[in-house]
Amino acid sequence: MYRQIVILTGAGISAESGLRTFRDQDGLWEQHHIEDVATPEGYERDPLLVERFYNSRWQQLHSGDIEPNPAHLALARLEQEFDGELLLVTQNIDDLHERAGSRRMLHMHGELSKGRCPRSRQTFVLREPFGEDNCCTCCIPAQRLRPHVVWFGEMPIGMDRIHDALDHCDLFIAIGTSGTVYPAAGFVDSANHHGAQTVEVNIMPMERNSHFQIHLQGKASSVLPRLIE
Ligand code: BV8
Repeated sequence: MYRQIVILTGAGISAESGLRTFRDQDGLWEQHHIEDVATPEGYERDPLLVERFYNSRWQQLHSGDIEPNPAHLALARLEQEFDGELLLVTQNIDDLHERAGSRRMLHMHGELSKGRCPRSRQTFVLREPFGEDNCCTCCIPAQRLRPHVVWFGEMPIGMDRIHDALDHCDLFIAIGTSGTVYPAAGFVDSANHHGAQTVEVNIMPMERNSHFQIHLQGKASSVLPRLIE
């Protein structure tokens, strides 16, 4: 049947694990303006505000209350059972896919569990919240770590690998994403252009839902286990 699958996930797949999405009711951006917390200019202007924004998400993720849900587990099972090529691309910066068992994956918008040296760009596992004492060990003088996160205007991670996978896939599935942020929002067009079947899984139609051939409406944690059976 299918030989090469690309899966794109967004904040909606982690919603049922208790992590807020960006644009749904009481979403993350409602408390903040995007320009203030997810741009290099915002970080330059008010690094403490941006650190507070990411520290609160980091603390929630490491509170012990957040677990992978059946949607994450279904994708990990699919990776284990599928004998073709599979790449999971997530826009999410949480680690729920890894904790569910996914391995053939990449975080195109970075990872909440890592900090980055602003000078060398070396990444470090975050063992404590961002702050003046949390510095790199690769420079003298040590540099204050910034979130290892792709902000607006910054280049997403892994784009060559993603485009190569999209160019050769015969199935593209977008799960729990509003399709409002580029370049991820354009992946469906690339998949369509290369003749792949395109599927969206969402509780409501995405902004670009007309670009998908198949629409599976419902919660990811209900739809995905059935879809991969
Ligand atoms: C770049 C930081 C170039 C991490 C984020 C072309 C046209 C127009 C604009 C642009 C363009 N190209 C570039 C741009 C500018 C910009 C952009 O796209 N702007 C938008 C606002 C128009 N893009 C960029 O700047 C990107 N960079 O292009 O660089 C470049 C080239 C060379 C050199 C240098 C640079 C960078 C984009 C990354 C921005 N960073 N976040 C963080 O804090 O998390 S974006 C942020 O939004 C998150 O990463 C998130 O993943 C992403 C998308 O949101 P979603 O995941 O979709 O979440 P959302 O809340 O929106 O939707 C949730 C969905 O789930 C909903 O549909 C809901 O119905 C559904 N749902 C809810 N519950 C469930 C569910 N579905 C199923 N089951 C459920 N239970």
